[in-house]
Amino acid sequence: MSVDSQKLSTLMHENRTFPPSDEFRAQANFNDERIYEQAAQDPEAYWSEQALHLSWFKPFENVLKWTPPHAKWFLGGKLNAAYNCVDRHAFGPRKNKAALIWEGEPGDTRVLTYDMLRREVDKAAHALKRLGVQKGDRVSIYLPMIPELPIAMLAAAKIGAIHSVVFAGFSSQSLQQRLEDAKSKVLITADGGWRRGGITPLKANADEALVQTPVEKVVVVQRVGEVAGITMQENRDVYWHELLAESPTTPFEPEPMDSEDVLYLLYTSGTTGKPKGIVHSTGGYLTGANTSMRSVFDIKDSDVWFCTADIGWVTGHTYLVYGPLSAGTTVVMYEGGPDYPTRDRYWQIIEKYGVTVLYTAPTLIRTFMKWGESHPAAHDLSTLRLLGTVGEPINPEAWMWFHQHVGRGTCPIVDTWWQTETGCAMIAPLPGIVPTKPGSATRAVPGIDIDVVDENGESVGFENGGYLVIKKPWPSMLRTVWQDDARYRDTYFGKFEGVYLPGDGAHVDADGYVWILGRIDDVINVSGHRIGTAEVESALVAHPAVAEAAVIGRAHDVKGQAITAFVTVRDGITTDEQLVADLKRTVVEQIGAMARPEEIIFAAELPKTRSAKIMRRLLRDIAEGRVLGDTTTLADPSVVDTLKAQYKDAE
Ligand code: 6R9
Repeated sequence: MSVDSQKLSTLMHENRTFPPSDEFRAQANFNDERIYEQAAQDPEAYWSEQALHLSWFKPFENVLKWTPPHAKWFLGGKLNAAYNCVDRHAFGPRKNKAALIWEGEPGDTRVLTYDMLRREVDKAAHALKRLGVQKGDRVSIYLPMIPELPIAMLAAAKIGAIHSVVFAGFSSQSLQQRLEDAKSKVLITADGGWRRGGITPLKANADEALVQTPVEKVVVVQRVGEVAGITMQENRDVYWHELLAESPTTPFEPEPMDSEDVLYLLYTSGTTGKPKGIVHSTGGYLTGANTSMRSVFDIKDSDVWFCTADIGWVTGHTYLVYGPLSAGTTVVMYEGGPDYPTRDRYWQIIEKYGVTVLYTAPTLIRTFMKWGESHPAAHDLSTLRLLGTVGEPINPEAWMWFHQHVGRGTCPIVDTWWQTETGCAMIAPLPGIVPTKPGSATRAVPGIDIDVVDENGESVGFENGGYLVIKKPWPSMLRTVWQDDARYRDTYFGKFEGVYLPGDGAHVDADGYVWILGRIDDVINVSGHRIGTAEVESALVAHPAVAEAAVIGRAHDVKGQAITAFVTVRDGITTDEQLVADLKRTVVEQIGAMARPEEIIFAAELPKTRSAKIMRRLLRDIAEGRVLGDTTTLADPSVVDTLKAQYKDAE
């Protein structure tokens, strides 16, 4: 496995610790250390106690049925996710509490109380039902960060339909692939979305995707208006506002779902093949999301929660929608870029709404560092009491900057390690209990049993690198890969029997703190977004000029990793700037802007083993300027020297 030795050595020298203040500890939801031991002794008891924070129509009878690698949680229980996120607050004491404070990029705002959110979700649920959506049907959602996005998700959940949200930054081809795999009945999209003053043509992208993979109905939210210049297809396309206007104002009866019924699909990249549709359940997923809000994020009724992730990724699913809303929290949702129109937009938002908990990504923090501390300093951020990060390891410098310039040196920082597949935070400090160390996600949360093991599945003990594993099932774990259980077994349980393999390397220090070392496979993490090498490579190879392509992630100051593509071209092709631009555009068109290669290196040949496998490790070494490791398995060692020279030239 490729444990990044450079990263390891920088991290290992980090030994500053930040214990929770007495003040924070005293007010924390979780402040008794014994919870860790209790949960470890009887995880089922711990999780069943946590599940009771949800409202169940019918109580569960059995906590867990584990037939590796399949887990079922809270059997016999019936509940509805939308009811838990909306109705139970709207029909209770939080009726007039702000559920969603939304700010559009151009500066327009919308505030929905729990009661107002309930009405919108119910109108949308009535509308979807009229379009023929039934329990178990798939509804794909391709929307920008506007209130209709969570409303559409919750409306689907209320019916018992399965939503599949596709990030609005994805191209029409990526959307098409996801529509086809999910076999969706309905697609909900918008005329367009705002991004740094420009427009993303969502409806036009959708139309393109639908040529190959039609759906029965397309619902279109008007976001940008006339300027989008869209066309509506008769008998297929209908405007969201017109559809909802026809809905009755009566409450929509939530569908009582089995705990194990599917709540949603979310596609994520792997090393090979097409993206995997990660399947999440209703009862277990919601229990995990809700528990982590109370434990890791110490959420209180008085909090104003701002998560900067896009709902198109899992962080937005769990921490903009299901976690905070199930906990009855006020959620701040922002549509646009952090530097639009100015570089202090986030700090403005925090000051304006009195945000108390901020959850963001290391890549953004590094960007803020570059922009300078004057931006946060110009705003009153004194309402903040807790900070969180997710998506990739946070380097200690960024951690310290966040701590000093955003957290005033007093807010605890929770670095949360988790994945699309895990559903919610798995390794993270409980901020009232665990002293933090910059760069470490600390330890597993109560009820989660992790280890770091070697090739044979043996624990490596302290101070050694190895595979991170999760040894016992947990409520919010993925249930399978949509329509591909074999892939589920292979990818996550193929290496160690009955033990979940996340695909990350880690090591545990002498204090028992976990340091994540990055992926052990070829998945690239650009600004916290997982991008499969295979997807980028096949996009490149689809170009007529390209013979072969190998894509790697190399260290990047701001993005964490950047994509470098090594490309060999067909005979007679000129490798010029024009071709570079062309190839980059091809990737953007086929996948989306976040997958755009930072650089394209034309190579006469790619380094391959004698069994014709591309040696990505070597390419990474070249791109990161490291001394090359073992090259003895190379079929033709001279290829590497040529490549090194070419890489230097291209820089
Ligand atoms: C939530 C999310 C998952 C992968 C994961 C790991 C990396 C996420 C991290 C982290 C170090 C953290 N990752 N959080 N690495 N420290 N706090 O990001 O899900 O998009 O599925 O990515 O991201 O490599 O395996 P997802």
